[in-house]
Amino acid sequence: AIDVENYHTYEEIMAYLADLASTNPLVSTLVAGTSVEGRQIVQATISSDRSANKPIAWFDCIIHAREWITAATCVWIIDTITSGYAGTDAEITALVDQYDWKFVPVANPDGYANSWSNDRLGRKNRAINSGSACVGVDLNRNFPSGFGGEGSSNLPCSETHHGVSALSEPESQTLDALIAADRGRVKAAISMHSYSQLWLSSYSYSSALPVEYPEMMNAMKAGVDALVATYGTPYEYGSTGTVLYIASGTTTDHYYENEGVVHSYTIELRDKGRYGFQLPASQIVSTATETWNGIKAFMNAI
Ligand code: 0X9
Ligand code: ZN
Repeated sequence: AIDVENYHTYEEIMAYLADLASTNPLVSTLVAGTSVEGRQIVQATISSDRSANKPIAWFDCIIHAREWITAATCVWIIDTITSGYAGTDAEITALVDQYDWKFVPVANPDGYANSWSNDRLGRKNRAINSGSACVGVDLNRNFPSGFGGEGSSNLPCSETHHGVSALSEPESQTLDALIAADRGRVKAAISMHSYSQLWLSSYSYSSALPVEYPEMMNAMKAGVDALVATYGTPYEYGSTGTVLYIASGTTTDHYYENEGVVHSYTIELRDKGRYGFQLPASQIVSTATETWNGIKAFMNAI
């Protein structure tokens, strides 16, 4: 068990997942890859029947080191699904019977560990950039869709440094390999970020709109309506390039464009800047609760 109302270190989250996998038959874990500094990148699967090859709801959390609420929200959702299945919560039971749920709760383990120990507001991974004293690649600029384009930087000291080539980083390679391994089964792929209170679709690397945009807008509306209905937290939704800014080499465009996941989104959790990345722990449960209500409605709508 884990106290979901507090932030937890990388080690604490890994210990929680290992404990869950050994005590709850719904849960299994996979060491999907290794970070620059040698930490494990773990995927947790919640499945009521692993041989059924159900459609998958897939989540990556804490690609950006300082966005602690994303890891806390993913842990809260895992805890809520596993304790609500079979008997105690009819809606969760139905959603677990319909889908396999997969989470990478700490997609950037080195950056997250460094954010606890050294640099609370760090964003990137901990790659050494050759010829520079600046450390780190922005993993959300390291994917192939639009790689190196607008909203990313070739400069190692930039917070949006895209790295030497698409998928140059082991952390992005790991996410790519996980999505590719389940190709054809991933019904929805959601990257959790903070902050801004936005539900974002492709495209991110241009202001063009995907051909499925009307269908995506319906799905985002279902999610956002249920999220907002929870506590009245205001949210906006739409394509990244129109609602936020252009960003090239992101997960969401890659999962959509190269992995065939129509329902590929980025959710920017609370808040809108009062606390920013340093959202107080007292807001974890309410943030996770409203987000989960949105995700449930979204999954029921697609
Ligand atoms: O700039 C980013 O990477 C994201 N914002 S953040 O403040 N969390 O850094 C937005 C990325 C949006 N990307 C896609 N929709 N693909
Ligand atoms: Zn982010």
